[in-house]
Amino acid sequence: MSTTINPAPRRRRIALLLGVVGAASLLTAALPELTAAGAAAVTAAASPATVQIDNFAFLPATLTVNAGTPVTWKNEDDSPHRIGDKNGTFTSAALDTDDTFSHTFAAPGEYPYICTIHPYMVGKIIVKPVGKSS
Ligand SMILES: [Cu+2]
Repeated sequence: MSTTINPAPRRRRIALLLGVVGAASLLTAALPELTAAGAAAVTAAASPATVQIDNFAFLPATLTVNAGTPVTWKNEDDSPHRIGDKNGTFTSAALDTDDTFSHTFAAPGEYPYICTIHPYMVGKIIVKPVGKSS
């Protein structure tokens, strides 16, 4: 009696794995239709609002987000960078390697920014009004 191992938990785990795979397949199947429905809207909603800093450049240089979206900059460069909005709306501390800075853009508009340490590094955040998908 005590030597019998109940195989039920193992079976349940396999079923769970199959369920996850099934859900992933469904998502993958649905994606092309979403992209066809409106590439701009899907990009704004689905892509993480992250700007990488690497090799003395912002990637992507221009990022479009919906109003209310927090944007995170991550310094993946070997040297420090400091993000500053040209209009003085937001300014980060000097970001060392792997440091991040986040700013939530509540108001629609265009926000050009630079690295205040290396002013030739330029980027722009375009904030779209929520609810205007077209
Ligand atoms: Cu810099």
